[in-house]
Amino acid sequence: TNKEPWWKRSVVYQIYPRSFMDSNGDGIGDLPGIISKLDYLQRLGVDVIWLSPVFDSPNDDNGYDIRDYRTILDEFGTMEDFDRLIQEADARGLRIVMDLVVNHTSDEHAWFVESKSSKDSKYRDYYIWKEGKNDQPPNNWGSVFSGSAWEKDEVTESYYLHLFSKKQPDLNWENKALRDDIYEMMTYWLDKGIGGFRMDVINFISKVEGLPDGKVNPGQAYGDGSPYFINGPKIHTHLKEMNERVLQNYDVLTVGEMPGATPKDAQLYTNPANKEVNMVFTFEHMDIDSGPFEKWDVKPLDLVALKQNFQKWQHALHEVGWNSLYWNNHDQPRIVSRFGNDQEFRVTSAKMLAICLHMLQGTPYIYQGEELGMTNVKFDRIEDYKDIETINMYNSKIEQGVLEKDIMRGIYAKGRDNARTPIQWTKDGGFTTGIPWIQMNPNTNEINVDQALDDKTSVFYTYQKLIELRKEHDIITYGSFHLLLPNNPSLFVYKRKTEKEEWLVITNFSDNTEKLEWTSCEVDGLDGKVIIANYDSQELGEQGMNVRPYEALVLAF
Ligand code: TEU
Ligand code: CA
Repeated sequence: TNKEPWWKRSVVYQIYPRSFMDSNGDGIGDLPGIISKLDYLQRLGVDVIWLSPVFDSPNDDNGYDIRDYRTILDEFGTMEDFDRLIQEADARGLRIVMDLVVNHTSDEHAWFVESKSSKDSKYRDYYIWKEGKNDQPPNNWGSVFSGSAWEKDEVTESYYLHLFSKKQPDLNWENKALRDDIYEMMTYWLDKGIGGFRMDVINFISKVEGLPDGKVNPGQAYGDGSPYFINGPKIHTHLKEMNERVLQNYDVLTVGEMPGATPKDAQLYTNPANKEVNMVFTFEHMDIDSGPFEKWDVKPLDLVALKQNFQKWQHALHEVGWNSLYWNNHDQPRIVSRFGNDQEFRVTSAKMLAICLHMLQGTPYIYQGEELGMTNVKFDRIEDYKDIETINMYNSKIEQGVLEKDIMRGIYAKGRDNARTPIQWTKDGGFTTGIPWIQMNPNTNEINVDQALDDKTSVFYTYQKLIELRKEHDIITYGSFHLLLPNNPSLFVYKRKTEKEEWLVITNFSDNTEKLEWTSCEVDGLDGKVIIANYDSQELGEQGMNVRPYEALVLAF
């Protein structure tokens, strides 16, 4: 129906520019490199490109530490390159969504340089400064990147808050002048014709007055401050003001990255009547295989828990708000290695995971290389890892006496560099003519774009087909979600329903063959029409079917 927003039927492709395509041989991906690959993205069929930050930055956190919101990072190119990217994308019907990082800036941002220079600076209250007590930080919060969330600055003998690295000081959103500057910057980029914003940890921007100490959880060196900065007291006020002052004037996509948001929170954030954001990135399904206090404490996948989580989110937002759908991004390990099987069933399980996700209700996000079934990586030495989160965690756990082999196991499973190895364009790499800023995954010789485009049975063509199906069939965008076999530990089986039809989505998350009875799905399978599958033939029996390892099959009734 034409009154519905365009982004409900869109598929978004996330580019991590540093690792996408290098055009000038310096080993760092760049904007001209992205422009040279727009035809590839048009062939995949995506509608929107979300760019991880391309602004001037010292790259302490690879661009999530912004030094100047109005300048393109020189390694990535120039503002002319950016304007050309917008034009070339527009010519192909592609929108460009930018990454809005406004919970914090770089400590090299002019505002922070001013702010720390003196207690009387006009910019002092752009950030969160507090006196310590007898040379201790103001509270016991830990940083997401290990260590204390406070850094003492000698010039004014005060501490500033940084939930992430010490080069990422948190902005003070209680300061109206700061908010005005942010809204002006957003308007600048929207007036250049971008298609919207992905908003970095946007539900962290409102902190509880007084910043009370957090609970120190078992095995943790610092207090957990998250109850005091996640979904804080003023978060809806700020998002409504941002909408009122800027976003409502544009027909754009906004997705809030919201660690710790629950379905209830998301109903408030994404209900269009509330005029806040269109959709959110939740983390609940990405924490299913984590221990209680940190992601490095890896647990095996509990599929029953994963299914329950998807059901909770699908039901909570159906006809109330809107879901984003993702397995991967630049912070998560690659899904085929995490919830699939990246050895003998790599292609089959990558396709299964794609079908399972893209048949849900919401806007799907494809992370660069996911469409190739790219896998996690294992570098021999910690020196080969570049991510500040990994390096800080490694150093802090070594200090605590944790065995290196245990630390490396956590890095292999959950490290963010798993997602940041360069895109594998050819069997020799094809990303750069120079030395890449981070090593390529050696399996580029078998997993690469050239191979994928030549092989009609590649993961690429499953993603292409899923995107086509979304354009063709309303049921994918609007149908209700119904979980079947909730307690089956291997099969994730669900239905999508509209008044006119119903689709049965059958996926097997295990390397065993599992029996499925049609009666348990309230269908007669033999009446079903195959919509998409990842095996080239199915044996549909009178009573049911044998669902093969990592098999995925969608039947329409
Ligand atoms: O990530 C927010 C965030 O919490 C992630 O860091 C995630 O929880 C963690 O990486 C899982 O290990 C956003 C950006 O996506 C991330 O790249 C940045 O490092 C972070 O914010 C700070 O800007
Ligand atoms: Ca380059």
